[in-house]
Amino acid sequence: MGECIFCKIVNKQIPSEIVYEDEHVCAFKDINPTAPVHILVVPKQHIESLNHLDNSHKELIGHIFVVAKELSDRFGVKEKGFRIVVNCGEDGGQTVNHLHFHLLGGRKFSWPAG
Ligand code: IU
Repeated sequence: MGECIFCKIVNKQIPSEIVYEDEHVCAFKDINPTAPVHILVVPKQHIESLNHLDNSHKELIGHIFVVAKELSDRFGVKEKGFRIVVNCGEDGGQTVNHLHFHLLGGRKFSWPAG
């Protein structure tokens, strides 16, 4: 956890473009955006992945979705639509082992995921 890059962003040990934060959640612009709007919403608490959630996290996860929806409005993609993605584990494409929700918008996305 001491080496976790997202913990370092949350703790402002390394710079990032933080667009929202409160007691439990931090949101910052993805360093390598794949859409005009690409924001990562993360819990401040170090949770490795969706696989590490339990019932104690229910309120936190609900809060993250509400924050993401509010950010979609602030960044102008709420009306046309957006996508929230959580990659989990190797097959899911997770590369950073600190739970994060991608808020993606500003272009049309295809389905199914590649
Ligand atoms: P993934 O779901 O674990 O694949 O997503 C990790 C994301 O974190 C990916 O989009 C990276 O561009 C992003 N990211 C970042 O924004 N800042 C960083 O310092 C690092 C990764 I490392």
